[in-house]
Amino acid sequence: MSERDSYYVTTPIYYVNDVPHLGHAYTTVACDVLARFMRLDGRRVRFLTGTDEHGQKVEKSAAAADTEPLAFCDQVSQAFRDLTVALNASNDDFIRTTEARHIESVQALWKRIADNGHIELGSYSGWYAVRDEAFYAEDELVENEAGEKIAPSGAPVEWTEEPSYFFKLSDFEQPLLELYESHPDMILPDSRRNEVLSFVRGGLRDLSISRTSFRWGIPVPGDDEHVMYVWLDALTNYITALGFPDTDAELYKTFWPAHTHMVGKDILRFHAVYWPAFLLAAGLEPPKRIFAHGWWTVDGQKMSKSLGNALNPLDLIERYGLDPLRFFMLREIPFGRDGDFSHDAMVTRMNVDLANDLGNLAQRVLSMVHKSCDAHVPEPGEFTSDDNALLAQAHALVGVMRDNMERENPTGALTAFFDLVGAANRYVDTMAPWTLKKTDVPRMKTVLYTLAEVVRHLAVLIQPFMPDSASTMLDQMCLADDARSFASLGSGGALKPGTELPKPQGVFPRFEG
Ligand code: ME8
Repeated sequence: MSERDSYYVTTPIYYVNDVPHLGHAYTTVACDVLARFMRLDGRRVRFLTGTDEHGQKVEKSAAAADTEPLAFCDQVSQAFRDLTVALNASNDDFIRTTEARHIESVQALWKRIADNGHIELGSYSGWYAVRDEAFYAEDELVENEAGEKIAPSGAPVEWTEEPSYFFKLSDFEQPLLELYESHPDMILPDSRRNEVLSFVRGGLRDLSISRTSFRWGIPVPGDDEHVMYVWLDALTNYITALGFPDTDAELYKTFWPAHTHMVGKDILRFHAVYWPAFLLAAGLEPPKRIFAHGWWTVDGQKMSKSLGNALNPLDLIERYGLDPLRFFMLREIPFGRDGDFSHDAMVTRMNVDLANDLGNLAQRVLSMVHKSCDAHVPEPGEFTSDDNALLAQAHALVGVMRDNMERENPTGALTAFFDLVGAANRYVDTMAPWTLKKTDVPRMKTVLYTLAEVVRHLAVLIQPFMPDSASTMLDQMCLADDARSFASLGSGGALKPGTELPKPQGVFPRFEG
């Protein structure tokens, strides 16, 4: 299997301190779209998601709910698992950090790093933000309106003093800079790469990687007084799920290093600095790509339980339908940037992009075939240069979308997709097949055949984004399973004239509210 063939994509594992909201759904859908795209493109794919269940934050939330930590984790983890189903996510695995496979894996990683001489015992005194599960240096803190010291993320901090093992992160400053240098696409988008470069160039301090002031974590091998820092525990999930510590496991050999760790911009430093450093220290390969996407806000404010403004993805699915929601999230905001959620924008996308542009194109083409070609794919005559230009754009679309998806740009892929939708709608208006029906039936058949071919390409290529809607469109064109992969695109898989098609139904209704 060549390197291009295997594709491992991961979401962050979500904290079980709180129920899922739209932000979590966003990352999961983005990864699902990438995973589905790559599978349809013939690659061997592994898609992982899961939950992050240790640490002080989860321990406190469990105590606040008057529940034992594990029982609390079981409950909230199930809500995240249910969300993956509700989102129609095609994940191959769902990992929980409280599982035995993970505990074994994290302890093995610790031992490898320690055996290589990169861990030493000391004591930590400094600031800690439970909400971020992060240590902060004095000079990183800012002041809130009340004059209190807080983390740059806005999280409260507390002074902490305890015995702790340290990871010698400072030894990895040069190796990390060399890694970023030799892999210019390792951190995307570029603005995020620059952030990481300047952070590392500013100097790396050794990192506290164990805690002694609470118990809800994985014990440090050989020293039960300490539990591991939750980020070392959590990051390791990406290799646990491939069979680590068995580096000869089939999954590990096939899928590590990961093609893409998808994360929100809030947790970039953990993924782009700490995680590669841990792996280098353990003598393992770092991931190929970390992509940090932007942040959804509501009315300009961060979504949070305390503000009471967190959007529940299940409510949005009920109101708008799953596929329109999946589509909206990746179409509306250029992937990588921040954006504000607005119901008006959601409805506009449904009515303009989906109902008017894509839905109407498919519906008018297939109903004309139904009415004017006796419900059979028409036999085309000679193609004109206009027909060939439109067909060429349809044939080229997969390549353009692939280039975008390879760099985690689903919005760019959808822009190219809608360029073809727009070109096809203009072609319908210019060619006016309803007039040709009266004046030149052979020409009408060529035009409708050309359009049906474009609709076939669109239906195949929209599958990763809107799997159910695409499937209905493909059913309406009587395309069998083997005619739905990207290998069937182009003239090789062209519709067979004479194929009988069912009466089409609209796939994207207008949202009337
Ligand atoms: O950070 N907009 O878990 P978490 C966009 N357990 N994406 C958002 C978002 C928003 N408003 N809110 C959350 C953790 N996300 C750790 C990760 S990984 C080894 C450990 C998404 O539950 C986004 O992907 O706080 C963000 O990075 C993630 O949820 C944070 O989830």
